[in-house]
Amino acid sequence: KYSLFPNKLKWLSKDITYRIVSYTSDLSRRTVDKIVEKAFSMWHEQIPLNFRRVRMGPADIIISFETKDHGDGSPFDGPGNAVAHAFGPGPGLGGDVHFDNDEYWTVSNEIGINFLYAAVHELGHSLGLSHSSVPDAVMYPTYENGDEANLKLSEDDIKGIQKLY
Ligand code: TQI
Ligand code: CA
Ligand code: ZN
Ligand code: ZN
Repeated sequence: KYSLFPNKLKWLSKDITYRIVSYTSDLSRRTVDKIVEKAFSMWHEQIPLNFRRVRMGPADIIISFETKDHGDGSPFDGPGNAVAHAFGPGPGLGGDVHFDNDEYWTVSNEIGINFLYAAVHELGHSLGLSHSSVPDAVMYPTYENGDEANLKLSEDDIKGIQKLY
């Protein structure tokens, strides 16, 4: 079953902004932009929140690619192991999503880490979902190299996000 963060962190505004501040060299910028947009739209379809991209200035959810120590007390670890993390809803670092730029990011399901899958999972955290015990939930705690074409939120992910919003 899905779980929420301990204090049921959630966004209080219906209009959430996001900004992509850095990129990976594994994918084109256009591809990263489109995949992030798709990941947001998968959550948007289930809840009355709107997500709007901004290109400069402040934003609720800042998305970046980082390596090793990047100033938030949760350093990445080089290739493998930790591949991404996100902060639950809140001010400052709240909602922000970091991807480990020492991973090989891909749109394939054979090599590297599938960027759409990771983006959907991490945005789930940004919106207030913690991990699920249901193995086919996107919020299940382990990364599965799934088939991107078939990627969709499970019933459990949807119940969780609709409970919150
Ligand atoms: N990163 C962990 C994760 O995103 C970090 C984490 C552990 C965490 N416990 C948490 C974040 C509780 C929020 C709340 O779950 S990870 C993916 C990805 C990771 C990454 O790199 O170990 C998945 C684990 F990127 F694919 F989404 C699972 Cl599915
Ligand atoms: Ca890593
Ligand atoms: Zn970080
Ligand atoms: Zn997670």
